[in-house]
This record gives sequence, structure tokens and C-alpha cells, in this order.
Amino acid sequence: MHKLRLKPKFSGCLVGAAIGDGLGSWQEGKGMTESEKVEPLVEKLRQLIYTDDTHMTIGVTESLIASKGFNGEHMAQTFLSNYEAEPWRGYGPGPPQIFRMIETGEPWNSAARKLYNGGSMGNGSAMRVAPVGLLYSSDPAKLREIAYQSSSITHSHELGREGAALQAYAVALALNTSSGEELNQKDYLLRLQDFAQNRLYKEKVARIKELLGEQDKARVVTVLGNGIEALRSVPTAIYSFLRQPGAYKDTVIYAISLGGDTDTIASMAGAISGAYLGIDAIPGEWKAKLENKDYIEALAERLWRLTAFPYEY
Ligand code: F2R
Ligand code: MG
Ligand code: MG
Repeated sequence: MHKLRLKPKFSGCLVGAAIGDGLGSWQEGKGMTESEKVEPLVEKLRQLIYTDDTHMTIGVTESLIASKGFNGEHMAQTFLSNYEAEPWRGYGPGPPQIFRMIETGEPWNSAARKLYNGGSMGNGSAMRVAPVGLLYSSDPAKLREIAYQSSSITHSHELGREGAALQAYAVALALNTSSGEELNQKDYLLRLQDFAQNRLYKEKVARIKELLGEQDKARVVTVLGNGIEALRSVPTAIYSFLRQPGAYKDTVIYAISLGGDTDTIASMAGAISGAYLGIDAIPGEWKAKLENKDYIEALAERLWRLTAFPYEY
């Protein structure tokens, strides 16, 4: 795809993720809800305030830009300084403990192993990984390596790392598919299934196909999950996108309607949808209400420049 056509897809991805997070945060931890009740929420809200999901996505993007690629020490320090500036963003329990360890001298690639007896399997590294999917979209092996490494700063459990890699690859596939051509859901799923190295993720991706026409949300939640663990949220986000790949708004509303970890599932689904459809597919009223939209868009453009014009940097 021509590099100029990727630019609105980069901003669609990061802005789309942030809006999913900001809107989904109003439903986080609650049960399933009717889709019709989600959209009026935006009208009631003066601003879409994002949470840790976007705060950390911003950190990943800032670090990738500043280091012209992945640098674990730099990314860990960026997480730490962003967290110290805004600790109220609703972080999960694990990351702040890791930031404290890093602050007191623990290396960036060993702190996370000290938590949860082998590392976190939460979705905290998958929820922030979209910029890795954008930057390394043309090289799946490199994308996997960097997704794993960026995850290892806070989430070193195999299921946390694999969730991050799968979400990054879902973003990369969406980015590399022209929004002008209809997305082939079966082909997209086959690629994801081939990419996944963990058996549990391969099984979950296989279940997505049989649920594509499912009307019963309770069944979707039973099979795919709506929880805080990567294995019970990354496949759900991919599914929310694949049900209605042509409409960003429907993807995000559907993800939120499933209940549970709604900010995170809607953010990951919004990132994939935005990478496929581009920023113009996101409703103007939603974009206008997003906190820090201009900064997020500016970061997306700088990340795009890094891929489009690497010799400028
Ligand atoms: N923290 C939240 N939501 C709580 C409400 C926030 C509220 N609105 C507020 O403002 O205060 N959301 C955010 O956290 C999730 C991401 O969490 P992360 O970064 O993965 O955290 P952690 O601690 O690593 O893992 C989460 C939980 O998963 C369980 N777990 C993880 N690994 C485990 C293991 N190996 N064995 C057993 N359990 C494990 C633990 O219960 C962890 O606490 C996102 O939803 C984000 O939005
Ligand atoms: Mg959150
Ligand atoms: Mg969440």
C-alpha cells in the first residue's frame, strides 16, 4: 500500500483506541448492556477521558519515536515518568509495583517476573501494543519479537506476551488491508491462527469463526470472555472488530455492550478498526470529545513518518 494511504490509518488506530477506552471506561466492571444504550452515553459526556490503556499506549508510542524503534530501558522509564505524572489513570494492580521496582534499580526485563509467580497474564501489555503493530506491520517476526519484549516490561507470563503479540498482529493485518476492499474474515482469522504460537490462543481464534453470526451475547462472553486476562479479552476484541469490520462505531459499541473489561476490549477493538478504516471513519462528535486528541494524532503522524521516511530520522 502507498505510504500516504497509511497515514490516516495510523491516526485512526491510535485515536480509535483512545476513544474506545474513554467511552468503554464508563462501563468497565459492569455487566452486559444493550448496544442502543451505549451511543447516548457520548451525548451525555462533555469529554471522553481516557484511562491507563491510552496512557500506556501513548508511552509506547513516545518511546518508539524517541528511540527510533524499541529500547526496553527507555520504554520502561517512559512508563515510569508518565505514571508518576498521572497515577490516577486507573492502572491495574501490577504495573505500579513494577514501576517502583524499576525506580529502585531492578532491570527493565526482570522486574515483571517477580509478580504473580511467573509474571502477569493480564491484558495490560496487549491494551497498549497497537503502536508496535503499526511500526512493525511489514515484518511479522520482528513484530512478534518487539511485542514480546515490550510486554516483558510488565507482563512476562506467556499468556500476557502472546496476547500482546496477537493484538499487535491483528492491528498490522488491518493496517495492511485497504479499507476500499472488503475484509475477508476467514482469511484474516486463518492468518491470526497461524501466527499464534500458544495452543490456547489458537483454540480461541478458531472459536471466533463459529461465532461470527451469533446473536446471543451471553454465549460470546462464555466462549471468548470479557475479563481482565489477555486470553479472555484479546480474542473478544478481535471478534468485536470482525463482526462488523466496515463500521468503527458499531465495533466499539458492540465491544462495550459485552460488559466486563469494557475500556480495554473496546480500546483494542477500536485500534484494529481504526487501523483498517482510518480516522475519517470515526464519528466527528466522538473525535471532538476525546481528551488530548491533537497530541494523540500528532504522535500517530510522527510514528507514521518513522515508517514512511526512515532516513529523515
Ligand atoms: N485497573 C483497571 N480497572 C479497575 C478499576 C479502575 C477504576 N476505574 C479506577 O479508576 O481506579 N483497569 C486496568 O487494568 C487492566 C489491565 O491490568 P494489568 O495492567 O494487566 O494489571 P495486572 O495486575 O498485571 O493484571 C490484572 C489482574 O489479572 C490477574 N492476574 C494477572 N496475572 C496473573 C497470574 N499469573 N495469576 C493469577 N492472576 C493473575 C490479577 O488479578 C491481576 O490483578 C485493564 O482493564 C485496564 O483498563
Ligand atoms: Mg483502563
Ligand atoms: Mg480495562
